[in-house]
Amino acid sequence: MRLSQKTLPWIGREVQTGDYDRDTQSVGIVHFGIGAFHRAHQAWYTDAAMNAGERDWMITGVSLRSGSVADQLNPQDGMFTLTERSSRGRTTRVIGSVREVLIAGDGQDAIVARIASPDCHVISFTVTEKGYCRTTDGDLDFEAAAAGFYPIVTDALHRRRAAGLGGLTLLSCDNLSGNGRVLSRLFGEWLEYSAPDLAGWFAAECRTPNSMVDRIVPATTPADLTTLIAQLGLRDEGAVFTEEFSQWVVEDNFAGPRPHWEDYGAQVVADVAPYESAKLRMLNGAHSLLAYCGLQAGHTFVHEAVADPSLRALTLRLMRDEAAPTIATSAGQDLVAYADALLARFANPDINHRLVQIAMDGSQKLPQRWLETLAANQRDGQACPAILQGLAAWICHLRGANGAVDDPLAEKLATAAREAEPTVALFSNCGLLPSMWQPSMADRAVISAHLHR
Ligand code: CS2
Repeated sequence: MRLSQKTLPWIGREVQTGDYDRDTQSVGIVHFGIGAFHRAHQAWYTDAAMNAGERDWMITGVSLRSGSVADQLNPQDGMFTLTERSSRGRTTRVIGSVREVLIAGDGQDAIVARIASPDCHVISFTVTEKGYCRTTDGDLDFEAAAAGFYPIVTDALHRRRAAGLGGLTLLSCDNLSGNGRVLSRLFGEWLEYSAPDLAGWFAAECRTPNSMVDRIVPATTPADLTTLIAQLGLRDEGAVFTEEFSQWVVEDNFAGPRPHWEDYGAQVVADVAPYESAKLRMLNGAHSLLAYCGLQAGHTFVHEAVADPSLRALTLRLMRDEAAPTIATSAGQDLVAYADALLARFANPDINHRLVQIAMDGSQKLPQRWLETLAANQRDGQACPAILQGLAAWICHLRGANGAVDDPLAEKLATAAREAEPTVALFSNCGLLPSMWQPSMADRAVISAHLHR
């Protein structure tokens, strides 16, 4: 039997469940990109809010391409379990905050209607870095955007304005520097081109807070689902498994009401930037290093790569010596302690986080994870041997060393990586990555030495 509202009373006794009445609550949030990450993060905080008595924050999830999450969650009335795995054991909780999953395409009218409803106050996004549809220069790629969330949100905003409703908060939860600012700029570019009449209304009525989200959530495997049945007594196709740690720092910049997420562990602050650069350059930067160098060394999971003494030392060097000095901390932020805490999280043997999952979409991830750090150190005359070694491992990855490359620019990257001077083809002014960092002759020599090792 599948988990659902009807079968919930039969769930295993040690599984925590909420006690709010889901059916009478309206949808206050429409979320684009309802993968494992959102389910283990924003949906979990929102479930906590409704469990404490806040009302009308049910979430409609939107899948832009595949119907797989809809197949997992809709037969379960949107319900799924979240299991935290740590050295102290496991705890499992049923999350009830998701009402339904709609798929763009056939479901477009329903998605527009949810956003255009007076009950909706927040549209949030975990569409991954490539979901923002940026060109190498960081501008909007209009052709790609036309197949993404942009036209759907535009239709819905037209409807809201025509109905005399107020604007909304567009909350990006993706790993981009200044994600809210980026979303606002790109959406503004989209409107100027496709709906110029709406651009002024959007700027005046809507808000796009920056936010930093942090929780390690590996893709759920079939084996995870099978093991869970014994505990639940039910089958849960939408289950997510994550670490105990969770952090969400959101800029206090909303167009209207929102759940009081800060009462359930989130931080609502005036400026997200220091948290965000620490997270992107240290956590995500270290992740990408472990991914490319770890795959090269024959590892499969993050916890295996970080147990390898030479990779551990390299990761520490990236975090402490290369990334940390480039971050302007806010009061009370201790980056040495942060680096140690990250190493402990990466070492969690109960989280089977695959290096290939992190290795995908390097062209979209590396600018904010490595290139910003490289550029800042270059300005200060400091070398970055760990990141340069990582870049060499990425070039090997692009040449096919670890199998097929999963990246929207895969073909072009493979060609560039095979050139006699791959560093120039990838990073020079007209290379494939944003030109925020220009490798010096010395950098090129270090990368080349790694490639010829
Ligand atoms: C990872 C992130 O897949 C990746 O590239 O680095 O998803 C990472 O696990 C999260 O940002 C942690 O908050």
